[in-house]
Amino acid sequence: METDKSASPRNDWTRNEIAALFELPFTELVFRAAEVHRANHPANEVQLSTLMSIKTGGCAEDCGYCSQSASADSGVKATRLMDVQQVLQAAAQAKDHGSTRFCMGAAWRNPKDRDMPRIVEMVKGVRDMGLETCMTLGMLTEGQSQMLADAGLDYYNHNIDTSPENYANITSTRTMEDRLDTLANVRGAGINVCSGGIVGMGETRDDRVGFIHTLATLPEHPGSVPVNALVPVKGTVLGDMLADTPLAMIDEIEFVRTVAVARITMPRSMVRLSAGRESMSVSTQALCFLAGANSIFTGDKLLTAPNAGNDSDAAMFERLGIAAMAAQNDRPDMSRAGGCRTLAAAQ
Ligand code: SAM
Ligand code: DTB
Ligand code: SF4
Repeated sequence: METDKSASPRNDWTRNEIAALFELPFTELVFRAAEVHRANHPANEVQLSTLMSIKTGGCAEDCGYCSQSASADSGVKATRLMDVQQVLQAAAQAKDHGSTRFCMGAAWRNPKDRDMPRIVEMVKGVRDMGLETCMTLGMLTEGQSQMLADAGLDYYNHNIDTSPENYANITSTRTMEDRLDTLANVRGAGINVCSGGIVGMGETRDDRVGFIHTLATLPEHPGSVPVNALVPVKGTVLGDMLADTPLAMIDEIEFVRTVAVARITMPRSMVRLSAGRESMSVSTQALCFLAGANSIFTGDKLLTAPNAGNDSDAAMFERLGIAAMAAQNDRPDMSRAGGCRTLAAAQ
């Protein structure tokens, strides 16, 4: 099967086609992904986003990977929703450090209607600073999605996490259908979708195929696709399982393969090398960038887990000759829906 690097995005990928990509010799797969990347994006630019937890812990869902679930014994302290001013201060700092996108996360199954006015103020305030805004608050109704769209929210993050078959092994308090319903509400309100998942939860290759297949066959590809490597947290179901069976840890080559297949199947999306970079070598991250990852989270902390930090990322960019990408909003040639530059503009 040949890869048509400049073809329009396809939404009719079959699982067999995706499985065949995973099975390519590693350098062949990475080479093809790099070709697709260069045809659709600037090759040596990586977008910087900063994450902030605006409401931590005590979550009613039981996601087996998550330190913030009330059913985990991770030691994470539950907090209330932050004040708007606190959030705006952190956004200003993120901007000073070169971030162009500020992503606010809440440990909720879903926001309550009484939370929405404060959330809306946060979106407006961060946007007024010239940053792109992203929120991840759990399930949303159509009405809540519309409120966020009216406030000017650029992206909504809502991960499908894994394959449809594996979903119930990871979370029992909601279904993949619930996730897809929220993605439809967000898309329907005109907000860019950010959706991806986690690799290294003890899933099979076939689950990784099903995970990418679900994303690549959505009615529109997500504008951003975060690929997280599981951060094993003590006291969570999956963190404890991996502590007992370290062989289930994801092989880094398989992680890079997953990034490459995401790049080939969703050519215009931003592919974000998300959680797990702290324990990844610069060489593995460089392979991910070669294979088409073009976005990272910066700063010392993700939501609750440590992250690589601004200084080590600046040093890595220097070593690799990578430049921070300008805010997409500033670029007239970036489409809001696709979140990436056109082929002509990238050359
Ligand atoms: N509660 C909201 C939700 O679940 O959509 C938003 C926050 S949730 C923490 C956002 C995403 O972070 C999850 O969907 C998952 O993909 C990722 N994540 C959470 N804990 C993680 C971990 N320990 N390792 C890797 N990724 C993780
Ligand atoms: C995503 O896919 N990864 C980010 C973001 N979306 C919200 C979250 C990673 C969380 C890592 C574990 C933690 O910090 O608790
Ligand atoms: Fe709650 Fe989100 Fe963590 Fe699941 S991933 S337990 S929904 S905060």
